Amino acid sequence: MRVYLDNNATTIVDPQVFAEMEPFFVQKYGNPNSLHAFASETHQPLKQAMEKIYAGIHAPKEDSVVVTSCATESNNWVLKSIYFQYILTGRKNHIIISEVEHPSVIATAKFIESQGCRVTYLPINHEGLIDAQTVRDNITDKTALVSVMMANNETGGIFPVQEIGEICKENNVLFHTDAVQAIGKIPVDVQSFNVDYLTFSAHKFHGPKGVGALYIKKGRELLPLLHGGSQMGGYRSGTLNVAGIVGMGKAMEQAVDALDYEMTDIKEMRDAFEDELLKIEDTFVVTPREKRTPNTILISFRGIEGESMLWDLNCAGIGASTGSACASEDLESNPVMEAIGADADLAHTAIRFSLSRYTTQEELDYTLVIVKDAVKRLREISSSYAYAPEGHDSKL
Ligand code: C6P
Repeated sequence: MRVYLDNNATTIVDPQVFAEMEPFFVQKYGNPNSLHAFASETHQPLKQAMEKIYAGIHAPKEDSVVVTSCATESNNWVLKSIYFQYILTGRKNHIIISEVEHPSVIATAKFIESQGCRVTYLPINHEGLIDAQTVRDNITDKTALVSVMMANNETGGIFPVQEIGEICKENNVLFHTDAVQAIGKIPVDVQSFNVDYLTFSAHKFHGPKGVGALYIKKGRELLPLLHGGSQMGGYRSGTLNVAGIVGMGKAMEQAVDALDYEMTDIKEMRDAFEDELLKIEDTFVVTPREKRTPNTILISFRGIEGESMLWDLNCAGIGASTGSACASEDLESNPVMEAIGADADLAHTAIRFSLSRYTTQEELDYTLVIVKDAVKRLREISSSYAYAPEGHDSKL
């Protein structure tokens, strides 16, 4: 059996999404900016796709949604543009991010820090979440931007963007949120809270890889990251990824349609699976369920290296992760576990299981059997774990 439980890294492209994209490779391959019928036959599909994307995040017509190549580009774009517009010009000197943002935010923040911007890295609390009050405490009259994700990719923890947005508005500070892990899992409505920029990526909600977007509220100008032609209203140059945009539109429409299923049925399956995992001795989940996206579990198995567990799972056909896919090769401990101050013994033992609307009960039942066997085998050969009759009672 093959079981895919790494949906926070990427998702299967929905077959209907794929079917809608297919004509734009070998039949309707015109460049939308050209002046002939090959171009114009892409216009209507592009328009319809963009309408679905706007509708999916409730973006009003007067706001902009600019298609990018991925969320990494969207995140880089916001921070670098803010640097050029506000920091380099001396208008402001400071931005605020959380210490558990995706590397595409943290690395960009570190880059602009190296160019002279002051960066505050907000700590997370014992539940792996941000307290909105810490944003208020750190804003100064020199703060140009707050960038805090909507949902964390490692834990699924949902951050208080509503409150943070309010605080930013009161203080006249721009607010960006990385909503990559939120689309299709929790409602995303740019009109329901104060947000100036919002990032997302199609491959996290059963769309294609290589296409993402940045929502920009009317009046919040950004300098282009990619200069060149006049595509995307001059915001982002480069020939449009027609198939990708059509695919992202369809995927967004389906994500919205499937939201109830994710928030009820998938959550129920996730919770029942988690209940069973937690029956295994010495297992820990940091973020409470009700404060998480419905599909994610980050669980630590004391005494077991995350990579060893992944190996056992992989041998049984199960794909999971120790956390963010782009940090999986460095064998560092899980950054969220580290940020909450978990001891090294635990921080290296986290496994992320992330479900999707394609996950079945049969797959979870099978995974549970494999996990239990793996825990038994790996603890028996673990030098750091001793089975104690009374069990280990210290949690972190
Ligand atoms: N997180 C994970 O395993 P791209 O691939 O550039 O479209 O998305 C980057 C990205 C940005 N923000 C968040 C919150 C993300 O989760 C990701 C991708 C994957 O957690 C791969 S590193």
